Amino acid sequence: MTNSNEHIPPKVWIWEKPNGGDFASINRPIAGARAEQELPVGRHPLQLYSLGTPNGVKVTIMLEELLALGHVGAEYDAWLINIREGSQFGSGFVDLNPNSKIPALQDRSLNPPLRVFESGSILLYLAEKFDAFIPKNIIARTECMNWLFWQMGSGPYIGGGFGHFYAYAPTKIEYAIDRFAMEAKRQLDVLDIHLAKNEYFAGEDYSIADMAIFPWYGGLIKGWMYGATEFLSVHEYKNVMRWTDALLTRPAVQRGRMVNKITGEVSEQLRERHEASDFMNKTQDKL
Ligand SMILES: N[C@@H](CCC(=O)N[C@@H](CS)C(=O)NCC(=O)O)C(=O)O
Repeated sequence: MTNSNEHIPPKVWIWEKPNGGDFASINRPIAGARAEQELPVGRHPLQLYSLGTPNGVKVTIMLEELLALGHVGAEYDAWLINIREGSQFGSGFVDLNPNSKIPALQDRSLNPPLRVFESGSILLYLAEKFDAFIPKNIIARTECMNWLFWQMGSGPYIGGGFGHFYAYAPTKIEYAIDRFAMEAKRQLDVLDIHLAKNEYFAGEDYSIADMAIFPWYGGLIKGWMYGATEFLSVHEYKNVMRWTDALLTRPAVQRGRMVNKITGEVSEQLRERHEASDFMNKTQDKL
């Protein structure tokens, strides 16, 4: 039996109209630069072009953690790329990331400067460059990679799947919301079961795997995105809550969450970061 409201796809999909929803104005079925636009460059070795979304925050947490450990080579300028305004399609950004998505990093301590894109690749690059937040022991190191790559593969079911259909899509489609709510809860359970026996994802030590997982799944637990804490009954995931709260006590995590942030409390928005003192003097409430 077929539903009379059912959409029958044409033989060949043709791009005719914006498809509605929050990001309709920036979505196109083609890649590449849409406008000539040079990127600004600051004086530090690392130049970050990003936005305070979960994927962006992974990297600013790592940079703040490296600085907190005393790695002066991790000093960075964080420039704002406003993806709702289409800045990810400027030619300078596309040169750094042909996929037109934040975050993108340029390491100017190398000659010629090196581009690094994809948040997981950036975390691994920084961990190897500074030999920090990645276990040395092969067993813990592999476990760290397992969870880092788990996040990179699983996260899109949260953002592009659950978040998209629950919060952003122009119509609420029961099938899609049910499918991705089921998957979001399954993933939270995967994390919860692991964290019942492990303090952090790679075992005893905090690592880049925690930094990758925290902004997405800590965010779901705390309701920072999609406002779905009740809908997903997040109180069921007690170990994820314990781990999220533990990470939130780290000053570098608190700082990392503020960088390139353009929503929420103005005192927590540091839209661009160029100096450590910017956290005190340059948040939106002080400008
Ligand atoms: N796999 C990528 C995903 C990056 C990503 O999806 N970034 C989003 C913001 S969280 C973006 O830039 N979207 C802009 C667009 O899709 O045009 C990574 O982890 O770096």
